[in-house]
Amino acid sequence: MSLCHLVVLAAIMQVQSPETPAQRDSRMAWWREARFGMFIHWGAYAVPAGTHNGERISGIGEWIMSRAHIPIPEYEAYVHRFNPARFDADAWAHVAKDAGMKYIIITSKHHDGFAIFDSKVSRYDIVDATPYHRDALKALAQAAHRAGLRFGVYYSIMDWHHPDAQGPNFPDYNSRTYSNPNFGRYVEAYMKPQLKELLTQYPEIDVLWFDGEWIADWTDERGRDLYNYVRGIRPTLLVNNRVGHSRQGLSGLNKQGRVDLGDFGTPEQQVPPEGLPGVDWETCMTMNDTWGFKSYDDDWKDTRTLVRTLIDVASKGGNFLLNVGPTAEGVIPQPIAWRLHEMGEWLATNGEAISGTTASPYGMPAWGRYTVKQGRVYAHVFDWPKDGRLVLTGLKEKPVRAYVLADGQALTVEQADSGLVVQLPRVPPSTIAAVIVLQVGGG
Ligand code: FHN
Repeated sequence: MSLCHLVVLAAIMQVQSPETPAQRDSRMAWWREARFGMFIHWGAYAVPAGTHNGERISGIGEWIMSRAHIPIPEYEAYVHRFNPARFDADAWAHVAKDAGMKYIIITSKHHDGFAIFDSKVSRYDIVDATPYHRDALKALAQAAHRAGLRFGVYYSIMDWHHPDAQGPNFPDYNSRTYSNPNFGRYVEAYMKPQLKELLTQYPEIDVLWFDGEWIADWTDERGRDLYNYVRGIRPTLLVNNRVGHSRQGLSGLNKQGRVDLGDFGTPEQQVPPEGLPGVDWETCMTMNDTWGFKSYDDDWKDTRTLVRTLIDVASKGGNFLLNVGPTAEGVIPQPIAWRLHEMGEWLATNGEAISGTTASPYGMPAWGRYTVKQGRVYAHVFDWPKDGRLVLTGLKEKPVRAYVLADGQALTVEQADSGLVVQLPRVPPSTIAAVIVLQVGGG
């Protein structure tokens, strides 16, 4: 048997034989280490930016086609106006890297069916249907790679444009009940070929982030088939649990609080109250109240809230996928860019207490959170005690060494009636979250 035959046989056997826990751990390793990623919702919906025919829509901006009941031909006019002349892929990758983010997930095709990549399966894409004529997704994938970031794409199973999907179900595109008799043709002749294009023409793609799976036409059976299909093209791929049909709304998990299809759960706009032992999960969240750009949504979370959410997520063993909604011109709004820069400043000092950490077994102290690594416990102090005495709630083993992560200042730990107590300096090194390193065991 030739070497070529042996290689092909090995690839087939790798996909067909069940993955061992060690193989899965190896495939998930970079993602578990990363802990922090950038979500990008960017498409034709940024052209109306939340306003259609002079009317402001309620809710999230990328749903304007549904919220404003826009007929397909009228929405296509927005697509034909999408011309991101100020889009700079390297600048976006730099914003993500400067923020301390380790990966980028961008909408390759959202519910409106418009693709920001050059698809040969459809002309409803950025190259054929807009005056921009360039493949923005390829540019960003390559820029992310240059910046040393991992890259993935969001892909909507629900499609409001394709005639074999939810397209003709005008005006509210209410796909929870609507069923299209030709949906199987949409899956086999459109969706799978587009996904094959993404996985064969864009080598930088490491993650497929499905969405819009709640529709009546989607099933766990179709999800299992799709999972095997995309993993068969790229065995190292990571796929979220929205490839299936069992997600219980914004909890992002199934009824048992687990993940039964796909590689990680997807809580949305929320952080699970407790850690989820044995479950890989990623909370996705907006900085304001919309995923896609709306010109008038200025309800921004402050940087302290965003950093403390990242810490909370990491303390429970999850990843934080924080959203950016660029304008139709291709610009990241300044309020987003500034918050990400400030998050990056905090992570430049304290990043070791986030990346590569795992869920803390010590519970959630009233003053903040713990994250853990081999031989290290990181105490993230949100509320600096006035008397300088930090009770290490939940810890039983006295640390062999304690110090302030920001400046290395050594600290003493004593066994008091109230438990293990660290004597802190009078002034905290950060008002966002001050990190104390506790060296435990042989660490
Ligand atoms: O309907 C989408 C929404 O537009 C957005 O993409 C979020 C992000 O996870 N997912 C769906 C709502 O759950």
